[in-house]
Amino acid sequence: ELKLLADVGIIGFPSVGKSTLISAISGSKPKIADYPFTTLIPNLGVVEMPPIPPFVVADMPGIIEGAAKGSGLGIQFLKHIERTRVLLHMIDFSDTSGRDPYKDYLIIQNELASYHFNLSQRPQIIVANKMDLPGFSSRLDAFKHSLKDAIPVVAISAQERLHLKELVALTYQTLQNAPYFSLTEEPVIQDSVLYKYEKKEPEIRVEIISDHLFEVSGKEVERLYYRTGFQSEEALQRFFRQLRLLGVDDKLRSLGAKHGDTIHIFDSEFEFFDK
Ligand SMILES: Nc1nc2c(ncn2[C@@H]2O[C@H](COP(=O)(O)OP(=O)(O)OP(=O)(O)O)[C@@H](O)[C@H]2O)c(=O)[nH]1
Ligand SMILES: [Mg+2]
Repeated sequence: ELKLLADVGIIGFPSVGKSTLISAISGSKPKIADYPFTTLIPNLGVVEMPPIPPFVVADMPGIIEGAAKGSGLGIQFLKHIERTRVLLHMIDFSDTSGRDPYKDYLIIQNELASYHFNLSQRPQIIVANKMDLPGFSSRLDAFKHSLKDAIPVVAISAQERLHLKELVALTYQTLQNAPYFSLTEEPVIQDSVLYKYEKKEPEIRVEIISDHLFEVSGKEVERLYYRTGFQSEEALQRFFRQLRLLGVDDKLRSLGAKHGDTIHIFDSEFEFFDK
């Protein structure tokens, strides 16, 4: 069974700019600050940069050395990371960080590898952040020279919004080829927050048609629906997950929908599975 938190996870040491990135590429508005461990639980956001189809990203709490053994926020975040398909591994390349980007890279890879799902094997993109600050290019050159793994490196400034479109395009492309995976355990994660764009016209409408019959419609749902294709169980699960993230399940429940009720979504009929 597929229990994904998000398509893409943004990971890295504290204060590298993960929350700044998610706020720049999605409607998510998490807290941003120059002290470590500002982010304590994953923030989810939907990246919408047409013509690239939307996908869901999770901004993770910072990782430090020894995390797989419980240091810092410990294995909490690793539990979240295992439920994403592509990792954006973010590194601070500015002089002001006082850190060595390549050493930081190896430490995080080592933490990912120590965790039981061997997360270091997940498709990854290295995001070299803070290109607006001094020291960036020489550090980037040195990093690329040291890097032995075949992982793409994208230089950006999350704060100044430089090269974000390129990063989003490459992320989407990587996602297309990233495998789904099943997990042996199914942690129920309640501690994440979804932020959405606020738009004037209703993007999602959930209505009660009659006893045990409900209808879900609206622009956003229509877009997801026609994009899904429904050719595989994976596509279907993804569609339902996106609806859930958009709050459709909660809305159905609040309108009184019960397990076994019928849900109309455009020209399809689904059964509400809620146990
Ligand atoms: N100059 C510059 N500063 C940045 C950039 N991206 C982030 N910052 C700053 O770096 C600091 C940390 O940013 P956050 O986005 O909170 O970092 P984080 O990785 O989410 O940190 P944790 O949640 O603690 O793991 C903030 O002061 C940001 O304003 C950038 O591209 N350039
Ligand atoms: Mg953060």
